[in-house]
Amino acid sequence: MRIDVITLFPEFIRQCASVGVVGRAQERNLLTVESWNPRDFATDNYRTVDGRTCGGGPGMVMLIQPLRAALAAARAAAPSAARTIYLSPQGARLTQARVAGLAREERLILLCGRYEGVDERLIEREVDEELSIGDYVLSGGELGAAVVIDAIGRLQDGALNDAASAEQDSFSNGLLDCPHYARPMQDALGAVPDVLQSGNHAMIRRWRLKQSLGRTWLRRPDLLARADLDGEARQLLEEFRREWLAAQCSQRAGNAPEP
Ligand code: 4FV
Repeated sequence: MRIDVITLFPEFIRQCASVGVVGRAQERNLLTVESWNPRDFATDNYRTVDGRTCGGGPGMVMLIQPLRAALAAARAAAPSAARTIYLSPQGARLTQARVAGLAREERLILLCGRYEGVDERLIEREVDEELSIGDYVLSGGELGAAVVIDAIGRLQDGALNDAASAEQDSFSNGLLDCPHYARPMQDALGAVPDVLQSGNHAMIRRWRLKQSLGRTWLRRPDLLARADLDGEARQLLEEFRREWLAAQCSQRAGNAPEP
């Protein structure tokens, strides 16, 4: 897969894409990340990439010409067509499901805005999709691009040493992830749950599913409402709820030790 990023800070993207799983995915030629700086395509002596916002008001807007030239150069840099994504708060919220879809694309171009954003005409003509990483305002789209590159990079076949871990990701089944533990089994902070030391993989799988369901119910009921639970999952969730409510009651009754 190839991802080209249009950004005023190519060094930031290069750095983000050179470490960890994404860095290794590039070393394994599973992913190529290239950056293009619109300032290198500005035609005036001052290499201007921004202008005052039309209609007055604070802030600057990124100009069409340097962006269009940078996009054209990125597109021409490899034969296959690319889906162009603009990172902005006006975009659809990025989800694991959308990440999984984008990870199957051959090429993406990620457009990073700065200042107040990008001239709307450029978005209308050159952008296939707008994505947001969250309902807050950043100083640039680069962090959004880095999030997309990381989330997609780790799903490239062979990027993760153990592909199974992607299947067990949070949200891969629409639920939050279960708790994870490592040695030592006993610690001043407490013990690793017995079931995880049992070697009984069927019980371990059920415990993890039950914890995922319970956490999702407690922390993200909105996700649970969208999750398609089978009979086993509904039964485990009911078990968790019953046990959790009982613990709450006994705690309130003050006859249970503090957790
Ligand atoms: C953003 C977000 C974001 C808005 C103006 C860049 C900034 C500035 N991008 N998800 N939230 N972008 O805040 O993706 O140009």
